[in-house]
Amino acid sequence: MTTAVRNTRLEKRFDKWDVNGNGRIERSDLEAEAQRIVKAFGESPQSPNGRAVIDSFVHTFEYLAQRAGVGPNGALDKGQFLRVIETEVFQSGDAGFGRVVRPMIQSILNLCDTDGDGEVSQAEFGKWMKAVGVDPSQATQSFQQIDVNGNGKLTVEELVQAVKAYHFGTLDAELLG
Ligand SMILES: [Ca+2]
Ligand SMILES: [Ca+2]
Ligand SMILES: [Ca+2]
Repeated sequence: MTTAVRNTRLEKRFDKWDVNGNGRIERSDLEAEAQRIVKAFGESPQSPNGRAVIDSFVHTFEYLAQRAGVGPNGALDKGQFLRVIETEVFQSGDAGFGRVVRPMIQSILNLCDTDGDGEVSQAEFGKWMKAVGVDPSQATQSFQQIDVNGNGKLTVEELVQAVKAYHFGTLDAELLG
């Protein structure tokens, strides 16, 4: 059952990231997706924080493409994408999520960390949810689920674990749009 949820969510991720809809994920797709997220936060893609989000998405693409054997300028079809995520992220557990997901989450965190304390408050999280298109009425519940230690703030670690839980089907909060 978990595997089914996992594959469904991963296929959804593929479709989302295949921004130009040609059935393959390329560097330009991840660049476009990052730009979309940056703009949704009301930030300029040319600002340092905006630039950092785009860089982290492109870097993730290059890493996955290299691991999949297509080279940093190559393209991943759906099968290649599912396989490389399975081996490089899912089977590598926390190390895999740390390597692939954490830089993206960290760059988005920096974008929405208005008070600059390095963590995401409830208000900042509301901005995040709005930017990725999640119904604001779900934001409070998601926040509480992600805030595992219950201190009213989300660390990058709690957010990375939430992405992991989402893809393993144990949490419904979507963070990467
Ligand atoms: Ca594409
Ligand atoms: Ca903050
Ligand atoms: Ca916390």
